[in-house]
Amino acid sequence: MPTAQQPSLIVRQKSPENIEFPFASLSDWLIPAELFFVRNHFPSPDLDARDWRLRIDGAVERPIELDLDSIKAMRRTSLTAVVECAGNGRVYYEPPREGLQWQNGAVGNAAWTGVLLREILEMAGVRQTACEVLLTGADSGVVDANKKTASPGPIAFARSLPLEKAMADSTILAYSMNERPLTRDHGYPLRAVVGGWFGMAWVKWITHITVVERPFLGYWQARDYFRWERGLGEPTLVPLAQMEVKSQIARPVQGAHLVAGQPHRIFGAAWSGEAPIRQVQVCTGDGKGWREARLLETERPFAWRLWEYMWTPEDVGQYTLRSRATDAAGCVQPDVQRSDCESYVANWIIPVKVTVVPEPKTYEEEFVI
Ligand SMILES: Nc1nc2c(c(=O)[nH]1)N[C@H]1C(S)=C(S)[C@@H](COP(=O)(O)O)O[C@H]1N2
Ligand SMILES: [Mo]
Repeated sequence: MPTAQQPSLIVRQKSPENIEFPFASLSDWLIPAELFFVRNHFPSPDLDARDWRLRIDGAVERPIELDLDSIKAMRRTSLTAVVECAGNGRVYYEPPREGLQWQNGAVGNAAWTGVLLREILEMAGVRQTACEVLLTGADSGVVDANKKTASPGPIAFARSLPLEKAMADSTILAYSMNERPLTRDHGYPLRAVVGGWFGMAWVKWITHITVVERPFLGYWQARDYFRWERGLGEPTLVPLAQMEVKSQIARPVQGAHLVAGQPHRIFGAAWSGEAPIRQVQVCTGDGKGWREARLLETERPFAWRLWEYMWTPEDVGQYTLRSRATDAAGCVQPDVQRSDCESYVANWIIPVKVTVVPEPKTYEEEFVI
């Protein structure tokens, strides 16, 4: 019988470092920094807070530069929020898609503390003509160097937010994660926390904020992390933004053996974009349809929700477990692979196949006769 998996990290790429949280080991609402997934496009910069500065310029009244102490002296804001990499679950695409083959662990929930991006922008004074806020990290490199397409040359990691989201209470610049200073992997000394949005918006190692007057079309905005949207006329390119409703089963794991006649805990997490999770349902493939899972912890906007369902299988055999989340906006987790997001936003239901085996015989049953 398979034993519970040890919480050891899964290395998806060595250089730059890309590390997956072993989702099967999920137990707590908050994921500690040491187990939290890491998604890097370039080698992580080793910044020294003593000479680190944050510059705010562009369409502002007064360009400013702040050091870490003056940011820490500002009003503190905390937000417990889940961040999912838009590539999480890519391995489930059929046929396979290019890119890091994340399973379920490019997602995590943590308590972030810092300052509201809005309050920093207000210090500089945003001009009427502002349209987006561009966040740039200290990491950089060359992309597409070996592809046949044109390479933009060396670039930094940079993403923009629409002004409205940049000014929202759910967007903070964090210097602390789970009550500790940010670690280098997670963006020390300062990173963006963009509640409800996929990870690419959560720029790490921020050094530069530029208020721009027209939509930013840089590499990570328009050449990567986008989707096709079909409205009136031809499809257009839309940068990825909000996460989409999703639940994942942590345990039992694929291929687990469960004993008939005994209660088993089906356990996982669920999250969405701006809307909180309203319901998680479970189907165990025993003909009884979808049943309500129990939502654990209290509801917190932008955090994930753990859930469980106790199942006592009656008969031996093969079963397919499924979980399905619904958010407060009425969005329901789909059950078929989507076709509009290239290799991203894999939020459809992933079945977990298990085998129910007979109850072991008691000593008496085995040896009486
Ligand atoms: N500067 C910078 N910020 C970045 C990235 C990056 O490569 N460089 N990766 C982004 C992506 S795609 C994700 S999913 C999140 C992951 O955050 P984590 O590594 O703290 O889990 O960081 C985002 N911020
Ligand atoms: Mo990501």
